[in-house]
Amino acid sequence: MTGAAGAIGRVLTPGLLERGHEVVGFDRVPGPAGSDLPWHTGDCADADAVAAVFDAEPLDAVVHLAGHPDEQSLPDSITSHVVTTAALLDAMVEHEVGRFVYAGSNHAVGRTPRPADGLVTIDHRPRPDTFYGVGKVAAEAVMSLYADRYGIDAVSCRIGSFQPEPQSVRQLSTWLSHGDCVRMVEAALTAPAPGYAVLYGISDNTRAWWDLEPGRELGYEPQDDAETFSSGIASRPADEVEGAFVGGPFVTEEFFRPALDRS
Ligand code: 15L
Repeated sequence: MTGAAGAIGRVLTPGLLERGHEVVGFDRVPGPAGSDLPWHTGDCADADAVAAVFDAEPLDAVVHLAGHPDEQSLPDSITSHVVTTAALLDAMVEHEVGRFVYAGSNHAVGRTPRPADGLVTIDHRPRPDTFYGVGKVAAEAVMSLYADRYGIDAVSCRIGSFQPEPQSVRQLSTWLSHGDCVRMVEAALTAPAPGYAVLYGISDNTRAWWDLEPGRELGYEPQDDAETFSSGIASRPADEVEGAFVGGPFVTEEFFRPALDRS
């Protein structure tokens, strides 16, 4: 599991262990103090660091969570999302590891106007809202290439808002609970022969914007609904803007920046 020290990794690790999986952590920071989880410290944009992990560990699958979770320059986004994905997939080919589960993002389609009715499906075109979203779309393209070339099963989970509880009106639609995140990744790890597949990683939210059917086809049965928390969510002036496009705040002009940093 790359990014095992991050917010999602810290939830997924115990969740997958409880379900009988073995987990090897890989992160740029050392593993949690006192933990006996097998751990490798390194950067998964570095092909040599990745190769060293594959040389040391017998692996059945890669769960790729590592990556900057917010907007960066275009080159940094490409390194964070695309180069890391490619380095891992190359090592998987070399070591005959056949399953790749990716923490994709809703921002791969974030610039899609929120549908007046109906849901955003996986048939909607990639429509990134940021360079972050561009990186996520391009990482999916690399996964598709390696699925076609080498027969790797590669599932991109386009995660909505991973939070203990929804924090805003938008998140009543976009929330992914901790428990559902574990259920989602386990389904993506164990679905028989998915090939290249994309699913939307949200809970079974009454106000969902994205189609859960592709996940259900892979065995993801979400059990939580953000609506449970709706009475505790105060409306804010930003709700209208955040509800116009499915990428919410990432669509606003705050993120209209040059692609390249200049010194
Ligand atoms: C994401 O993909 C981001 O990593 C996170 O920071 C949130 O913006 C989330 O999506 C979201 O859309 O709520």
